[in-house]
Amino acid sequence: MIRVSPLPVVPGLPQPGRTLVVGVVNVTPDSFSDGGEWLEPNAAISHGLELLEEGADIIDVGGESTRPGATRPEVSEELRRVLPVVRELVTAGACVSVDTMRTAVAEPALAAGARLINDVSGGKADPAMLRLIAEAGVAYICMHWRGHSEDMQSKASYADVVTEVIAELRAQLEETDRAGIATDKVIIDPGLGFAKTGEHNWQLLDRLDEFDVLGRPLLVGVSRKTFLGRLLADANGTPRPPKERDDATTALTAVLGLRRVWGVRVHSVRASRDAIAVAERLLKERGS
Ligand code: PMM
Repeated sequence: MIRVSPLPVVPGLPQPGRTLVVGVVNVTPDSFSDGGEWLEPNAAISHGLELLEEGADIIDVGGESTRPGATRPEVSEELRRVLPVVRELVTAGACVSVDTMRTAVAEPALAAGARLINDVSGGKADPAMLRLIAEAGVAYICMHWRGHSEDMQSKASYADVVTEVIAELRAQLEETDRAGIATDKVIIDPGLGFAKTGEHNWQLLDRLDEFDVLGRPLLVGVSRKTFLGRLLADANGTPRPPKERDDATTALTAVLGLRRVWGVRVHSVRASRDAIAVAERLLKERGS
């Protein structure tokens, strides 16, 4: 049975009347699925423009890989990777998000026209982040997070992952409120794969409705993640490589579209738009 829920609206961001598609541009040498492909600013800019053509509502530009075990780049290097890409995509008319945990990157990116900060640490990595977001008055993605990528998988231990992630996100939201960030500008994200095993990810996806209790728009990032590689492993148990996980990503996007999450963060934009179009058409039937 499909439950048709209303779509939340975030002021200052696109409102297409369906689940938003956030296209990923990783300007990194070491992201798990596309590391090194868009490291040169010009390659990253053309890739961002391509994703816009494919129908991305927001382009999420990141200069720090968060794959398990990754070490952090210097701030100067993160800036070098991200800023030229943000500038060009803003000039091209894109709604740009910046995937960063650092105010030293977020602040100049906002000055360059970014409209959304995607902080995978949900304010825990940089104590000045929430104040900056409140002062700038921009939208903010607050992801569930237990620590930096270097050793996050050692923190993937829960009695009940869904209730614990919700409780920890609630505590993070108390901090965004305390900092003075407008309630309707904070998007939450369960942080699939961040201090979570594949089992945890599936449980979170199965029980996503429980996040409604927090009363915030929900963004979900499943694209090409390891748990899909394991699901699609070959007969020898070798996981499917990241680039060959897009069909499974699209299948999950259709499910997320039916649940009417606020947004999905994906590498393959056209396929996700198609999946959401299918979900919306079915929902229309249900509503009529
Ligand atoms: N996943 C990755 C990076 N950034 N941001 C949010 N809000 N949610 C996610 O699930 C998320 C993220 C890791 O994937 P990538 O290396 O392919 O970008």
